[in-house]
Amino acid sequence: MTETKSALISIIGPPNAGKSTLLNKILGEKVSIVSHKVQTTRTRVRGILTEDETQLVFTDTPGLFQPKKKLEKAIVQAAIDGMSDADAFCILLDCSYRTLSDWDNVKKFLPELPAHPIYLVLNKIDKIDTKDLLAISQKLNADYPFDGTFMISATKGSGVNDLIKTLTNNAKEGPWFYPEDQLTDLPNRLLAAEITREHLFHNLHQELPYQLTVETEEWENFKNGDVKLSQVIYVTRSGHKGIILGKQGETMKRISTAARKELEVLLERPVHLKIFIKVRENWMDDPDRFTIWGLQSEADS
Ligand SMILES: Nc1nc2c(ncn2[C@@H]2O[C@H](COP(=O)(O)OP(=O)(O)OP(=O)(O)O)[C@@H](O)[C@H]2O)c(=O)[nH]1
Ligand SMILES: [Mg+2]
Repeated sequence: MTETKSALISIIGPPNAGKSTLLNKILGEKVSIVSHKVQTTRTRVRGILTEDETQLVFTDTPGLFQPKKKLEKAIVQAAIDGMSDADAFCILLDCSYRTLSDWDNVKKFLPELPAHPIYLVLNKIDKIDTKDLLAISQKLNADYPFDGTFMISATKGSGVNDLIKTLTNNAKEGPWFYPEDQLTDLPNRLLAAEITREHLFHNLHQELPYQLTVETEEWENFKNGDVKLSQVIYVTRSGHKGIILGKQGETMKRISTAARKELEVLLERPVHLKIFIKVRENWMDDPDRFTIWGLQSEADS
């Protein structure tokens, strides 16, 4: 009988480096939402890849940055918590933009890393010349003793298989953490809320996506296989409600249709999605809004 092997791998890095994009690419399915804005991921999300005898459990973490507000502190704390039990680390950096200053910021968090190997993963190589890429890689490797360097494009997939191969080769003999067919540890209710939040990110400008949160309040499975979901978007100001609704509710309609279609593919059944908007000026300080996401509300110490 072949022995099972497993590894817990934490994907860390600055906001917007492509951590969630990489996780989704590795799994071939979306489990973590993506946007072109920083600070999209707010909590740690696990993605599970089981192939042959090896199970790789990846933790996608929120970006590492110097937090100021209470919610930001809770988000960064979730990233640090997401590192605590890992056997290996992938430090993901966008090699095409602010790479060295991002690295300086991330480096401050490195004493938190409990284990090796620590891999440097340079992402977005589709956006940069090979010459510049090699120069950046050299500089970073001169600054820190990485256990290996990978150059990838998480959107296109190049280099991703090499990374998986190395992580698989380094996995240790031991039991799997999750059933073979499980893809993520994010409960469906949270994943459904995240999908709506992603479409809010895509459809709203500037700061607004940072000032809202989404919760799935009801989930009802009908006998005929359909599912009815009701979700609430919490906003901090009544003015935001109008912006999300848009002219004659058009923006909200676009968002809710896109989210529903995506949920139908994910759940493989018809979805009836109702979304309500509620004003809660202080949701960012409300422990209930945090704990739903597994965030610690006391992270302001
Ligand atoms: N050109 C290019 N864009 C990429 C690549 N990987 C990710 N992106 C884009 O970079 C942006 C950020 O991607 P995310 O996956 O949300 O980044 P993240 O590191 O999870 O960000 P946070 O959750 O905010 O910390 C998105 O617009 C992605 O489409 C890549 O390999 N090439
Ligand atoms: Mg992310």
